[in-house]
Amino acid sequence: MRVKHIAKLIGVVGIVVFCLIKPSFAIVVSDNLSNNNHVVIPPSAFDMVGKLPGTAGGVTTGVLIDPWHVLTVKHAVKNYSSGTFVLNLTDGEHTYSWSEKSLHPTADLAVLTLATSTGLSGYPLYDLSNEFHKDIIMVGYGVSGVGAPDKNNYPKGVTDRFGYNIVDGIATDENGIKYLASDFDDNGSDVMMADGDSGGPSFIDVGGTYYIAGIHHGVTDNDDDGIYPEYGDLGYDVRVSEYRDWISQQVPEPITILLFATGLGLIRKRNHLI
Ligand SMILES: [Ca+2]
Ligand SMILES: [Ca+2]
Ligand SMILES: [Ca+2]
Repeated sequence: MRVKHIAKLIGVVGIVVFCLIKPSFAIVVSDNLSNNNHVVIPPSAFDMVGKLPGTAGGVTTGVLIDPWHVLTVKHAVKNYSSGTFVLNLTDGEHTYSWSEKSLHPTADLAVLTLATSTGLSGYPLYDLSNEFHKDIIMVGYGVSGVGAPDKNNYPKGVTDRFGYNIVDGIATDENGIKYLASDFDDNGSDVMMADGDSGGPSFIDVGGTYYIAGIHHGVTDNDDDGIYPEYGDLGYDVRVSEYRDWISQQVPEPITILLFATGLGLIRKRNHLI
């Protein structure tokens, strides 16, 4: 009953997060895993999502925002001064090192600077505040399973997976930090972030371009049994549109030109969306 109560409240835009959110969370699914439908196999639109080995909990996820910079969560990297970012591309794994990081003063966000260019464009940042009820695509290297994490059969840090959900509400925590909240439905199509997915993106598809709308932050454990996520639990992504300016400021000048170009593209598409 408590689960239903929370699900109802989350439908109201602007609710306050009152559940304890479990930090540091691949993708748990509600259909099945045997058909590999959720595995990101390069070349794919999600190839610029990578893993961050040796970070919080052993491994987390990050996403390229330009050739040199990785967006992730602060709780993944705050205790580390250097590390690697690993992309799985058509010709195998590519490992890049990082030793520079920028941590957001309040939100659970961090930007890492790679020592060498990936030569890849990265994804644009979503900057509209109309995320409520939009379809999102969650991607990450976390633990997988059907209906709950199954770390023995689908351990984190091995496979990049993706799947769908819907933004059920915009949430605010006690520090005023904004999140996109989505519930994990037993409907055969929802997925949910899990241990190891922290820092991974939730994308919104605008005319075939994937914009980073959220960064995986944590999930609830509604029945408090220590197993999460399960059906009915809520996932929280840090709301990228709220922190877009800060993220852009962590990226040096030449990149601003790229973001500017992206902005123009978004304005064009926004006109089509009316
Ligand atoms: Ca859902
Ligand atoms: Ca639902
Ligand atoms: Ca539980």
